[in-house]
Amino acid sequence: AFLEKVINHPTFKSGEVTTTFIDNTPELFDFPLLRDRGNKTLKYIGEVTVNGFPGIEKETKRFFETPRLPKKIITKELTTAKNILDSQGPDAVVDWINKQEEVLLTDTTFRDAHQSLLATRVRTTDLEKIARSTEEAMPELFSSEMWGGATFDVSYRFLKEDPWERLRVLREAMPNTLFQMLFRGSNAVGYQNYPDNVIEAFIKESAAQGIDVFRIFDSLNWLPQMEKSIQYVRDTGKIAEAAICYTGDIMDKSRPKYDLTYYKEMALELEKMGAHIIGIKDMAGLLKPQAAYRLISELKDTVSLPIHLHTHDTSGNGIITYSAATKAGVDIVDVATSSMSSATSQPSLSSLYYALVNGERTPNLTIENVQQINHYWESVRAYYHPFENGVSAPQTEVYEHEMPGGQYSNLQQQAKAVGLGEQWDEVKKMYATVNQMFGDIVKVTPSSKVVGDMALFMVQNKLKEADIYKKGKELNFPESVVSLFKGDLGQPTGGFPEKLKQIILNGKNSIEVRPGSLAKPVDFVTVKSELEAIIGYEPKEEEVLSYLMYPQVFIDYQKLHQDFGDVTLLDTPTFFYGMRQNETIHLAIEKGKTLIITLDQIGEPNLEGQRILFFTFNGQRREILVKDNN
Ligand code: 3PY
Ligand code: ZN
Repeated sequence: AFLEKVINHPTFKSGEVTTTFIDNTPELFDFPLLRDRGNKTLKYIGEVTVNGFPGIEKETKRFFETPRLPKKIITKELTTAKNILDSQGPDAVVDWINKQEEVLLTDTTFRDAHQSLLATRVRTTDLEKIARSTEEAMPELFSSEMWGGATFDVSYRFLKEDPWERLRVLREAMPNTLFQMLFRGSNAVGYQNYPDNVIEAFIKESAAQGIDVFRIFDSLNWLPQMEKSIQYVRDTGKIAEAAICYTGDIMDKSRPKYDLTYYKEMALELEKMGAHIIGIKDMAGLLKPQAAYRLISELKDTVSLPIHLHTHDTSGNGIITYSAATKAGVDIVDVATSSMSSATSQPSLSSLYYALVNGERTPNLTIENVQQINHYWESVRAYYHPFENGVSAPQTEVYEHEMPGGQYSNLQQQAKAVGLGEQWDEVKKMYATVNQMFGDIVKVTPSSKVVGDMALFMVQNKLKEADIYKKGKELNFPESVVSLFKGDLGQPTGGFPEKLKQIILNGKNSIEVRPGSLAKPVDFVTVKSELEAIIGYEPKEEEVLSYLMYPQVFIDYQKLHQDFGDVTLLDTPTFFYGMRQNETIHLAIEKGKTLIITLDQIGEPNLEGQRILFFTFNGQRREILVKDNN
């Protein structure tokens, strides 16, 4: 390894080597020692083995089935939507979509499906293993939604991995598939408003690293919050899909706020703003079949752009909704591989195929291939069982509480974390109450998080709606709630209810203009040196952006990385559950280099509550001291 370092050193390569080269080049000696690397990994394994993975109940590692990788994929040569984008640009893709007879599909397995079923916890390694096969199995897909939404934050915060690296790894494995990300407009992939130049830089960097389709939405459907993002995406030459969040029920005449006209007008505005595609983002799965037929038919008559429909199957009606939408002429719909579909996730890809088979718009697919990809996910899903949200059957109560599928499992985790796991039903009811108190708003990240925070706050403090109006001035509302009413996320349709606004703001100022119009542009040079001082090396552009999105989360991630090294290489069972006594694992740390680790014994705790874990690491004995927090 030392020789390799010398040979690869830029000074050596440049030929300017003198006799003092080795003496004057101390970095040759600080190559990451295998020993150090191993100790960090053992420390992580020891920590999880003894104390469990943060946020879930500690359990002894089970015996998991080895994921079944596809055996025989029937391959097909064809020009994909990605090939068209790369060679001819976004308008050519739009033309191509318009020419398709069949309904097109976006596969959300890599993003929304696990965001909605498993609290976004699926790790890059499990995506990477099936990525290439997925592309080979389904080259007909319009796109793969594999980034954005909550994946960015959760990657750093819980999975200790770098979301940019995920993008690069998948991009390499799937060069012929359009990569789609969910982008929260002026809130990017965060929960707050960011200055315009941050939004622009984030879009540029994401596009450069491989995102092709940006599904842009605003959590209050407030158009001024979307306009800049649409333009920035257009500037990169990628596809701007502007999404309308669907809420309420267009067929419910007693609730006229979000009626057909509302959606048609919004679609027209987005077309004028330069959208390439109109997305209908039914984040909670409220779009019933009759409404879908009506909405899609009318939108097709209103705008000339392709319509891309996204729903969640919480109510169990997803396939019927898609079937109705397909009849009405929808261009693309979002589905997930069967074993990662249904309930709070997207409807099943293969179910939809069979629902439409022999019809005029049957999706173009090799269904035998689809089944093999599905088998892989059947086994991988088991790894993540502690994150399952418990929705295993249709829940039509979603029509009452209107909670987004992607929020369901996250809010449930949040409720458990503050000791409200047993009162989950009450939290859901309160969620609906809070929505009405807020004036019936669109609920999707981050506005949905605010509704969730308020619902948790009220249940936790045993507050009823009337109590808020009675004792409101004495209450310490969650920060996110105050911020929403200040106008930090923009303006909801019809404004905020005045009485509640006064109580929550309690004399604080609010704005009604676009928050970004007041925000000072970020000085990237200053932020970069600020970050460099913290992490001790010159950060890359993407790291500066991550730090801007999530300062503390990013710093914590960096610190963990220093303590435990690169934990992304661990297999998922070991990552979440550690090791069993006498178990051996093989850890491939780079091409041709595999560490063999056996956990020989877990010692009894000493007086300070520390245990010694005895490992064999590549044939050598190693002892790791871990504080037992149980
Ligand atoms: C997100 O923004 O993360 C969502 O999935 C909204 O539905
Ligand atoms: Zn969704």
